[in-house]
Amino acid sequence: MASPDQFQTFPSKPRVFILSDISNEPDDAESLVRYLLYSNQFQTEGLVACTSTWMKNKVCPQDMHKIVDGYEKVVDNLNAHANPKDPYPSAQSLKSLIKKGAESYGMTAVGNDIPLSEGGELLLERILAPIDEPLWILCWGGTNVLASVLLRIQNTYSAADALKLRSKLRTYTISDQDDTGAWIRNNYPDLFYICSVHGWNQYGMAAWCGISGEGWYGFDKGGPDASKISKAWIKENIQIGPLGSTYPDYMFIPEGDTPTFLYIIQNGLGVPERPEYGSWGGRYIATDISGKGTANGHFSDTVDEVIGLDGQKHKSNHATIWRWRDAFQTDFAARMQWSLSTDLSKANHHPVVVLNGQKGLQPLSFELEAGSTFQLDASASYDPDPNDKLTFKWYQYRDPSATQWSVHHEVGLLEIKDLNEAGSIVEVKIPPPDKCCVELISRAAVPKGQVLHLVLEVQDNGSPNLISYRRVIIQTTNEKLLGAGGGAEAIGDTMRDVIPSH
Ligand SMILES: [Ca+2]
Ligand SMILES: [Ca+2]
Repeated sequence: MASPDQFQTFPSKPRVFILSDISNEPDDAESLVRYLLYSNQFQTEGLVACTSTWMKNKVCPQDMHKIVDGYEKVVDNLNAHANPKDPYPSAQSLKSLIKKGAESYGMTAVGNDIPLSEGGELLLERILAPIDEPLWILCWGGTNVLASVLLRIQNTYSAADALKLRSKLRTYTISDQDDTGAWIRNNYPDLFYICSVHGWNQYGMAAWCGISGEGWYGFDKGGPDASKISKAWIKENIQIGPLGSTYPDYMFIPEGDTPTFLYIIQNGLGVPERPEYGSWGGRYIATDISGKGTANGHFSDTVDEVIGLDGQKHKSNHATIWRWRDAFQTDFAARMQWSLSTDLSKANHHPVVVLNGQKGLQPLSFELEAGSTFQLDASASYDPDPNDKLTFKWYQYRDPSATQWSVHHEVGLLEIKDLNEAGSIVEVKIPPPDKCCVELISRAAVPKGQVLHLVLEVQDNGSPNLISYRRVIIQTTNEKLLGAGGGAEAIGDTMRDVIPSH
């Protein structure tokens, strides 16, 4: 029998505030169901029903209450499958956080003389709370609740204090769904703001629809595996038990808003402060990487190159999410099983990764000389389910290291060699200096080169099988400045000498 104190723990919990246009169509309700299954690894601070371009003059907190009613019936079951150190929140505590945003569209709710909605008051209170940890504001609809609070802060505090308050905020929005998104980015360019930007309503261009949107929007044909987003799979695996039965059938695509919290799920893969590293919630990159001044808070789309179901390479922003689909759908299904029973033998629980003696979810970081080798040892990893066997998969995630579109030409390759039969210990060879520690154009040697990312996936053979991750981040170094050559200071140096005319 599994022992709950062997389950994964979450020593720190991201603070989460959700703004949702729930009821504009079924997908926000679906996302809330999934969110609740992860709510023991978050500190939920607000659940606010808001408007959007799809539902301009009403808000529907009653739908949130109905879903939390379903959650109330299963929370004891869920707690049986959680480490006692990280219990699920009570339904009552979640209900106390459900508030109404403004019942009007976009900027009509934002102005110097316009009072805050009750949801806006709660958001302001959570921003002002004397807590240093960032507040994640996940926007599933319009953003006028956030805009109204930002304006209130601007009108109440000095510019320096307002900037300091904004520096605690981390925003992930599902495109722009009212006219306050562009207003926020223009007025507060310092705000950490993950958002796919594109023409109005051109959602097929947004990274987030990689969650499930290839059929509806028509992208990456043959790449993503649609089997775990079908209505039949959802019916069998998700729409079960008191909580699962509050998961409505989808109309357009399921769970368009879910990437906002897939992004901060604590599974060892993502690093929330670094959107360019990639996670279940996708990969984003700063629209201005100069790092100067304060106009660099916006993160927008980038691409991953992924081998699809068809064996072909697919390179898109959507792929930064769908590449993880099998894992995040399976994880969802496993957790829904937790909601059905307290019997630990009837459900699966995650492997716990121990890498080089370190338990936990934080990435391991190294500085390593180009051309050198080192060992990674995950053999102390375990599964809390007594009969589960673990398999270890190590691979380089090359896309986060690229500064150019062409990953293959730019990013040096790690060589990974198994050192034992289980595959739990590997030797990793850093690429030679000419492949990772020279400047792109001049080919001059640099003392600090590419930052390379290696991902360890530890998968069990329980049902459904679960994956835990660990990321290794390697800063390559080149102390002796080796590997230079083949480039030029200026392109003119590569031109043939000009022949004098006389
Ligand atoms: Ca929504
Ligand atoms: Ca297991």
